[in-house]
Amino acid sequence: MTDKAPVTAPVVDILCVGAGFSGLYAAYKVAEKGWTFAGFETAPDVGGTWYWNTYPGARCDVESVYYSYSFSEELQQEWTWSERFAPQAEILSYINHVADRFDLRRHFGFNSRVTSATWLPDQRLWEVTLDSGETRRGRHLLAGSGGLSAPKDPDVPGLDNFTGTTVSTSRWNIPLSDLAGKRVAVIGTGSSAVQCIPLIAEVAEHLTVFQRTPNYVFPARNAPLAAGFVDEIKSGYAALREECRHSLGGIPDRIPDAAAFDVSDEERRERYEKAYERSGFTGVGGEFSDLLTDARANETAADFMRQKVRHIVHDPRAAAVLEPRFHPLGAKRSCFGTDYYETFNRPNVSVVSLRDEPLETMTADSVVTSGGAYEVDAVVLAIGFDAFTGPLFSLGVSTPESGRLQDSWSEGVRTYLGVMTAGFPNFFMIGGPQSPALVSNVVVTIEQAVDWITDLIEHAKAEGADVVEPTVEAQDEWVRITELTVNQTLYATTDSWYRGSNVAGKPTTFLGYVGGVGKYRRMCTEIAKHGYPGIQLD
Ligand code: N01
Repeated sequence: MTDKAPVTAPVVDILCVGAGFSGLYAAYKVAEKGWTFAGFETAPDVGGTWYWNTYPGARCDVESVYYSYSFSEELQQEWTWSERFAPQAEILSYINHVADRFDLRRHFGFNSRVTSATWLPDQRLWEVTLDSGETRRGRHLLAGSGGLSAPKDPDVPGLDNFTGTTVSTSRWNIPLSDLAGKRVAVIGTGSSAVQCIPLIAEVAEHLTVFQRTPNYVFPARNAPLAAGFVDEIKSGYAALREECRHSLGGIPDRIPDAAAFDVSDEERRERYEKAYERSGFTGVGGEFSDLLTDARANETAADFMRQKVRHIVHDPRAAAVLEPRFHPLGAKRSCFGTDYYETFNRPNVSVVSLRDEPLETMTADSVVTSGGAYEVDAVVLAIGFDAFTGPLFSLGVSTPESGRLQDSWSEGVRTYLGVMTAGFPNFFMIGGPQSPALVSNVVVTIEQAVDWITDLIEHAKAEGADVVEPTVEAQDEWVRITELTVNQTLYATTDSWYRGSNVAGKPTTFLGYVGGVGKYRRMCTEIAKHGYPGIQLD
């Protein structure tokens, strides 16, 4: 390894990839501990996901007052969110504000992509190589590279034939006005598509949505935040954050008081109506205790949503295509939109079911399905991400003994707590696969992970050890727990990016822990209290 570029920069305590929510909090925490830190960010500036995902309508569908850092009382008092669900630009301003306020930018090199990260066992150091050819060495390597930062390779047949405008939601790089007056195709109907479709429809001459799997789309019910509400949140922030930390999904719980068949058909219907008005992650999908564990119970909620689609969408043929019928409600990531179904009532919008007429190829100016050719001037790819493992594998993490991370996980992901993996000493993932990051308000998961990782490093230092690594036994047990937990739910029955099944050839492993952020935190705290029994110190 030493025959690469000469190493001149000093060895640091912590090397970190990414300057999004994860990397910035890691930089803050490491500075607080008085350790040295070198961070690397591919983008020219901070923001991570929120730097790149600038497609029209992009906003977070976790409420802004919760989707924010809790580590600083001053920060949460001085920052005021303007809307219930913050738009991308406001979240990016917030992240910039955090970077400035805590002077975090100085810890990062920007426009710096990590191309490989190699463990040097003799020196007990990680060495990262950047796309500039420069190398840096550090004692610990933190991946703050995010779960949804590697766009899925475009697997649309014939895409290269197309000569019009092609843009993807995950790397949006044109003004919306570029689509004005054009015939536009949107491919995909996940969260990103659901947010941009209504806005593209407003400017396009015609919009054709190519849908493979209809999703459950709930009304976001976004609104400006009233000053009184914000004051109330701020005055009780400490307790509210604590509630989020001990919740199921990192937002205040709404514990259902009944199972779906505990109530009459009429009462169930009324309760779904109220939940639909409330919306959010604790809306229809959270109304009864068994909706994610009992397929029959779930079907009552799914049926309610199909009725809503039929009620909103005037054209019965379009409504039938849009009705979610292929997976249980909530088993794939639910979507939240503003006027999503209503958009299909516009005369300039149509939907094509790729289940009925598969996409065969593209020509210079059309999308060709088995049903015919649809002439378009622009194609918007909203086809998703190579989630969790994509960003990690792109770092080229390897050790001489274990080889590359992707080889180690060739049969599926194996982690200890979603934070570490056996065979890769001093390597940590912030919100990694098999952590609660997948199905939680990720900022809560990130803060917990960084706190736990830095506590562990501190513990090792106090014990006179400079290498930490989980045992294979502890890792096997964690994998068993994550599988056991998810197998009790309908998540396990459904193909989606949650399980890696959206990327051809990717081994199917459920990529998260679904037992809740509160339970997970308690387990991690107990492990720390007992001296980290699943971790070898050396
Ligand atoms: O991606 P997705 P996304 N031909 O994977 C279809 C977070 N997020 O970017 O379901 C045709 O969900 C695919 O079809 P199918 C959030 O966690 C959050 O929208 O595989 N179609 C699907 O319809 C979210 O879950 C927010 O059959 C193809 C779509 O493309 C995650 O990011 C906003 C295809 C991909 O949907 C990912 O969301 C945005 C092909 N070859 C994102 N390949 C908020 O918080 C894929 N599809 C608001």
